[in-house]
Amino acid sequence: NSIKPISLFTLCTIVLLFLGSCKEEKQAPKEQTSQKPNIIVIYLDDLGYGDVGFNGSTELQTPNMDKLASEGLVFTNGYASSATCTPSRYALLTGVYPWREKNAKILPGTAPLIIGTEQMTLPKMLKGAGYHTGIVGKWHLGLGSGQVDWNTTVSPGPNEVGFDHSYIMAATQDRVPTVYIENGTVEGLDPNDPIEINYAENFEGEPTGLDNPEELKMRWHHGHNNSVVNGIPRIGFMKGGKKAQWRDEDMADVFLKEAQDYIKAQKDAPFFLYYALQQPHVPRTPHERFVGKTGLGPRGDVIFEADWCIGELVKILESEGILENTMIVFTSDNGPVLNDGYYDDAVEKNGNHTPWGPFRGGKYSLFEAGTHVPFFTYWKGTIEPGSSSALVCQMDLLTSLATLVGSEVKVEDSEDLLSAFLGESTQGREELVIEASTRTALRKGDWVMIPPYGGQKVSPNVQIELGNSDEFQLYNLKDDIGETQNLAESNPEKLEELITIFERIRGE
Ligand code: NG6
Ligand code: CA
Repeated sequence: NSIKPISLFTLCTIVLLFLGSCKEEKQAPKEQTSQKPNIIVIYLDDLGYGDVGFNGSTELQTPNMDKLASEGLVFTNGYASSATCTPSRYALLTGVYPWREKNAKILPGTAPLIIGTEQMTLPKMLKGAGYHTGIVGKWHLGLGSGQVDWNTTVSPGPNEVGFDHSYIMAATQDRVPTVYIENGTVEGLDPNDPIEINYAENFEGEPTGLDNPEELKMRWHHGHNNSVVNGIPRIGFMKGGKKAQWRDEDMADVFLKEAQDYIKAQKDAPFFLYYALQQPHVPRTPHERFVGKTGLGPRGDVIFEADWCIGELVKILESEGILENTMIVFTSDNGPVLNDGYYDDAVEKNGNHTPWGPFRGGKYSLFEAGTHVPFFTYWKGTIEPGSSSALVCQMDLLTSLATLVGSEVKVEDSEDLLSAFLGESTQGREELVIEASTRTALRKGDWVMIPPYGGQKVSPNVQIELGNSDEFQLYNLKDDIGETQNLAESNPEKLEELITIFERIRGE
């Protein structure tokens, strides 16, 4: 008689415990289980914080970027490591502060590879976690290990630092060689017309921007007066390779198609695609169908073109049925510039547009607009739409994505901010050293400290304030987003605090 109630109680307990454990299993926090979505980093070149609708641009329309951003998590404190291309890309791919690597500065097209083949990289880490890895677009991290022969396999390059597949331009659109390189081989090269490249002197009889203005369809303003390819004067001298040379107006379509083909080919495995668009870097050469679409001249038109490309990329993810299983990170390598060396109406037609957003400076600058860039993450069904003020840097993606995919890899400068990137936390970095042409400054909380630097205050060519001053500069972005009030003198303690942290990180 007395046994019955006990067994009923025991039964209930067992049932409750069982139900409880089921519930627990379902609610297991995300970070305990690694996930392997496809990952795409969409990386623009010189796109400013204020160039996109999702950061408030009204003069320039970016509907596809805006749609993705509105369904993703927009970072209002997202940074490139640097105010120029090569160092930012170095930090993105290696997770290491670029000022630790003396060669991480704007490279000529003939520079050797600056990432060590033994070094950890974002694609290498993902490869180790079972990903197929590809890059399409701008490289600009050097190729080869000395003098490159463009007529044989160009190596080491992206394929030797973690990419299974690469389809790239070597440096920038304004630098020779003006050819596409697929897995180390120049595409479409006629062996009877070999490529020669020289950054010091011209090849006899070849036209240059300096001597042959009659050959130009785009005039140079500063620099950019060496070899003429497609009527555009470039940086560096090039001879031969005529059949392999790109047509600038087709570049967006060519890179897009390569990116789409890569996605289609790899859709069954988890893949990582680094889609490094060339827009809106100079020379700005929208395809004919985009010319005049924005009223802002070629600079606006190529941003509109890039926006279209992103829409098309998303369509492929949708039609292949993998959009929900793909995490996208969208950002830019550095801030905006209007006149970057060609007469292309960027200044004249800019009107009321503010590529730099609310910030001071631009490309090349230690002021905010140099490094404070458009940034969002997107992962349908996993990342809740919204915005985040967490302080994040592209350099953090390596360690953060390692955590996502269950990799043990950790690189010291690259912080694990996965929770912030997924919108599960608002906690970003405490501080970040930003860089502009080898000069560095510190952001900590809402504060920015810029040490004294000699040199011009405003670059006379590009007309951008570089951040140089004889004095320490201290700004509070919370009250003064445009960095107009130097608080260094009135806040000596804050200044001291930031200098101490800055020197500790820099190892000084
Ligand atoms: C500068 C170029 C500029 C651009 C930049 C690299 C001159 C005068 N200016 O040296 O046009 O190519 O390098 O830009 O040559 S970046 O976005 O790749 O860093
Ligand atoms: Ca750039």
